[in-house]
Amino acid sequence: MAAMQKLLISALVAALAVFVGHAFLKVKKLLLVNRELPMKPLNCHYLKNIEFGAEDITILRDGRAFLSTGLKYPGMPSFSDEPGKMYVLDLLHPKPAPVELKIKGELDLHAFNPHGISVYTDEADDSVYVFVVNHPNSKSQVEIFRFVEDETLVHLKTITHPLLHSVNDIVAVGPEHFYATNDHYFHSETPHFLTVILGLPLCDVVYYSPEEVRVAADGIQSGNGINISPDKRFIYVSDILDHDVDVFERQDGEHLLFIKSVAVGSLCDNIEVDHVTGDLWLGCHPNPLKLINFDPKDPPGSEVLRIKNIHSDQPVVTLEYGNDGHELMASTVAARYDGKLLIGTVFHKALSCVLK
Ligand SMILES: [Ca+2]
Ligand SMILES: [Ca+2]
Ligand SMILES: [Ca+2]
Repeated sequence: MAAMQKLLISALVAALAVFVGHAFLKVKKLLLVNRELPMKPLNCHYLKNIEFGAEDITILRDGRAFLSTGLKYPGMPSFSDEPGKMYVLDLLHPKPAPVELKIKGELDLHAFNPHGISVYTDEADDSVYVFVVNHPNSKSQVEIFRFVEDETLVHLKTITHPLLHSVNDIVAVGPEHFYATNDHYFHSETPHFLTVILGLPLCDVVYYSPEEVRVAADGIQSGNGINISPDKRFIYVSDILDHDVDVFERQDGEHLLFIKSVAVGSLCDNIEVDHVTGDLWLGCHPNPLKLINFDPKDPPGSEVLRIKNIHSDQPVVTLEYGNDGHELMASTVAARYDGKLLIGTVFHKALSCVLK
């Protein structure tokens, strides 16, 4: 009996060792720990007033950029006790500087924790709706605002739904209609860690409208940035832990048909789409381990990638900005407008750069 027990225990220990070894290798691969950090400078300056991150940035066709700042997200550094804020920046102004947006209406501003954002312009009357993923007290919900004169957001609606449980980013497709990514399947750390190291693609994209809420696509390891093609036919999702961008075609009934994945070789966060060329601009994390184990003496770097011709047989992925963290830490988003590129981060500053 004792011999049997010993055998069983050694088998268990061996299995555990194999699992730990596998997990260790998998995490190294997931976090690209052996990757050489690419450096590519641009001519940039820091945006005024942005000291605690601008996780997401999006730019309207008329040159106005919206920024969500001050995110507090589990496992990520954050250096402000203040609630998050929204800013607007007019890129057509001779000296563009971010201006804090006033928020009116029934929203608890003390718990405001803005994350992914998206803007929808109603072509019938040119009204601008700003959609914001909000995590008050670690929850996930979507706020819809109307952008009005005098740099003000009027809060219209808070949306909560069981399917919108770990929302990272959204893309608006109507005044109350959007797609959202979930970045976790399980909320508690241990099962989440297991799904990550086993590479289980359990995350989904959810479609929301006042009439219907449904899973529009699944098979994603961790859904992060989401955006739409200029012709509104395709949806792009950054599957951050799978190091790729998944391309979907919108079908009747707002179902998403998987078309293909484009490898990016980095952990890419948010996606912005050039209104004119349709190129995708990605803010990525070249060394996420340094982001999780934050050390100001050895900071996490930043990387901006661009995907050209994504619908062709040979999309081209190019490095547009790369930095070891001494200029910019933990980039999450890159938004291009004319010859300018805005780059935002999880908790650090934001840059405005000149493109050649
Ligand atoms: Ca976004
Ligand atoms: Ca994928
Ligand atoms: Ca994100």
